[in-house]
Amino acid sequence: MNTPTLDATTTTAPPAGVPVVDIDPFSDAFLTDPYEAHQRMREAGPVVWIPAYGIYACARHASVHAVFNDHATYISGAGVGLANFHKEAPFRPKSLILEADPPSHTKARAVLARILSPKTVMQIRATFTAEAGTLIDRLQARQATGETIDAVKDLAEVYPLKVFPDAVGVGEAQRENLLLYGDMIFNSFGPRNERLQKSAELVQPVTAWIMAHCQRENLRPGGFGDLIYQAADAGEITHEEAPLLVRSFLSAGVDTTVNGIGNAILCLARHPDQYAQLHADHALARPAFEEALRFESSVQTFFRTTSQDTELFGVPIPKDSKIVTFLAAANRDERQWPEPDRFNIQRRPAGHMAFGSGIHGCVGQVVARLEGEVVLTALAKRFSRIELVGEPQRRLNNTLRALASMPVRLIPA
Ligand code: OVM
Repeated sequence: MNTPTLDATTTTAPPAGVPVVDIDPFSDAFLTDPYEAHQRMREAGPVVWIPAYGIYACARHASVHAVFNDHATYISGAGVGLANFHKEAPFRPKSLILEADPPSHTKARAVLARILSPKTVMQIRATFTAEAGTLIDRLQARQATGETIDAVKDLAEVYPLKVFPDAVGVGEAQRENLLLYGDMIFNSFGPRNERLQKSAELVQPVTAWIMAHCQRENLRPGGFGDLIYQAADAGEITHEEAPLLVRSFLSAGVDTTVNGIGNAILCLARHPDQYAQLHADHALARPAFEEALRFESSVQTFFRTTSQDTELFGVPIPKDSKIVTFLAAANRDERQWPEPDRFNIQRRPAGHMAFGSGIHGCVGQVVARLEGEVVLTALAKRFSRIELVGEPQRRLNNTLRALASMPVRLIPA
């Protein structure tokens, strides 16, 4: 099997019995518009082979679901990116939850799941709602003075960077570091291409800040971060494990929701008929956010590694193979969804893969959904339309469907 190279120039002979799809899922062209290639992979079969990286791939809903729900065969401990940690050292100490398997995963997961529980969401809901209202009122006032609002820079990035670090208990200073860190982490799940190298250079000075904010003395007592240390005090995890679990909040909690919110606003701007329905009925905010997650999934891919020789939908897969699952392709599988390429906020797409599935399904999803819901509600209450006044710019990332900017005009109701 290949080790990741700078470019996808090496190829591995395809194993017998697997359809080959000759794409580079980490190229600029693919990342700019992945949907046609997703279709090609789904058509080719439930499991395909990508020669450029010597990996198996799943793009259908059924096969992505099958992989995520057999965590004993498709493990996370050898990394959930292209790199196989059985063959090369992880670039940072492994995440205790993301890059772990039972039984150690179970313990870490229980701690984070309790901190990010529906009960927690009840406690933070009022604050998250108020912050969305305040931010969007401020944007409306700025727009009234003639300023053009950027729905990414001024809203989708600002809102999660306010409410989530507040909840974790991270101070106000230099929070933008979390965006640089997230960009690098999500690039690191792909190959060691130029994209990763660039974001790794940018993140150098930021890493010390991130690690410092994993320490108890820099976390507000009672915040999500401090609650991890309280779990260590209670003996559920060790005090050595606590900072690494805080690191998971700081790695996974910002860039994901920034782009979830950004993508949702873009979907609504591009589908004014759908936005009109949301404006008429604010209770559609939650289903609209859910449909946006299906339609433009912020996390596009995750990998697993086989723990043994196995077979998936009739395709034999040897032990220690890497498999990439295209969550975003599963979310537009016509075998699963009627008219999958239609953005329809009435759809209520239960079973979408944007948060994954199985024991590693997003542990922060109740907080992510809260953020999406309150931002879309605040927009729907104030504006009758969201108009794009310039071409939205993408920020290409090896894993995330991300936006750099989106100039908009928010039309007051
Ligand atoms: C972690 C981590 C990092 C990135 C993503 C993620 C989506 C988790 O460090 O645990 O989950």
